[in-house]
Amino acid sequence: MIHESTITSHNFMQLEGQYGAYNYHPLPVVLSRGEGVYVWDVEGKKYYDFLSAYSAINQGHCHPRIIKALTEQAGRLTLTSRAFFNDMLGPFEEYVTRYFGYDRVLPMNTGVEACETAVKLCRKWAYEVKGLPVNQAKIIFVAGNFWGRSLAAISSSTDSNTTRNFGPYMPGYIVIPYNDLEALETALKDPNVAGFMVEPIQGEAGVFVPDEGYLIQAFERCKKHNVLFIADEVQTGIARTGKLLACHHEGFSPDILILGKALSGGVLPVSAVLARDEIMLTLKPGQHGSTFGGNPLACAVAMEALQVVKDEHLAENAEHLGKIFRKRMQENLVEKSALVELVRGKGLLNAIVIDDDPEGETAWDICLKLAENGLLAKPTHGNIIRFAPPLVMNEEQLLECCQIIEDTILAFE
Ligand code: IF1
Repeated sequence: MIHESTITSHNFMQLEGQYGAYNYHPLPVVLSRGEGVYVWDVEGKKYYDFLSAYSAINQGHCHPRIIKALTEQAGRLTLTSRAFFNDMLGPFEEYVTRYFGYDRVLPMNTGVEACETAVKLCRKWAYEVKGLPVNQAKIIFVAGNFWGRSLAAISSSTDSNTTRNFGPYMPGYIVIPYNDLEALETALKDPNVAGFMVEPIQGEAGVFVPDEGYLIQAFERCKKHNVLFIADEVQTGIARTGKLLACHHEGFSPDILILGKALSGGVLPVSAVLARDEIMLTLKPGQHGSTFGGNPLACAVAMEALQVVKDEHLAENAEHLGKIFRKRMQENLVEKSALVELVRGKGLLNAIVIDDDPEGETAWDICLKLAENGLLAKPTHGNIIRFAPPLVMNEEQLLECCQIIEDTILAFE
């Protein structure tokens, strides 16, 4: 919709203020167009997008090949429900299982639906393959996890703002510290444990990268106890951390793989759970599903979105540019600014921690100034600013963004 020039950003913010729920606190920027690494606001101001819709826009805004796949399919067949077969789901299932190296895929829509699917699948496998006593299966999560806003998801959360006054909570959960193998080993002694679900890098918590070897050793210890290792790669997957999957940095693939966000290039909600036959075939007709899960439009978009990742070498690009980014932040901010405590991340999933900023005011003020200077980013948990541009960014653009970030933060001294 082309807005008349008279309607301003302020008008759009007012509309949301008057008619919308207050479940978000957005930066005061009203976007109306996106292309590649750029977005434009209603007044036509151009920004670098350094959030990528929380890693859903890895392929860049409105990638022409993905939009072409969308529009061609949209004019042919969008949704059949799973009451019937269609000519897109089978090809998608073959493509995506070969792409990631799994026997089977169960398509859903949002990340939280895929995560809930993984929890249900793990429990089903635990009762019908591992032989746990019915309704006794337990799943281990880690503190600081984030896998969505459903009641099952928040039941594992250690963030009081996420859980307060939404109880009672889902039973059968164990929560241990992140990046702590001894805590995992202790929890695995419980014979009723069915699975261990973890983000390879904790995004929402503030881009926490675990110690080298944590993931593979956790995977090995789960195998020793016949417990499924479930990787929530909704945010870290699809090349974001410099490999196709973050687990690939440690040379393994999880028993259950959860994908979302950039699986569709941010064009429409597409998520998926992948697993071997022994796990996936425990689900029988009528035991799980979704109206839109695996719809023809989603299949067309997701196949093209994944092909773009390969054709444009986005994982390699993320690896290369991520190293440049962290080096620049370390040398020009961490070592030069009292405000910036550290930079951390992998590939193009990075964050800086702002020092002595208990209320997060400074981080917010920095993001407001970054927006003024043409770069969009947002704080998480108060004093952490996440930097995650589209993976299609080139080196020249990245260096320009580093300059904007450095100049903006150094001006805060
Ligand atoms: C919002 C956070 C990020 C996720 C992981 C599952 C999901 C997410 C690792 C659920 C979703 C989104 C939710 C979105 C903002 C964003 C987010 F800040 F909320 F936590 F990325 F860090 N697993 N993360 O990160 O996927 O159901 O949302 O499709 O506004 O709530 P979803």
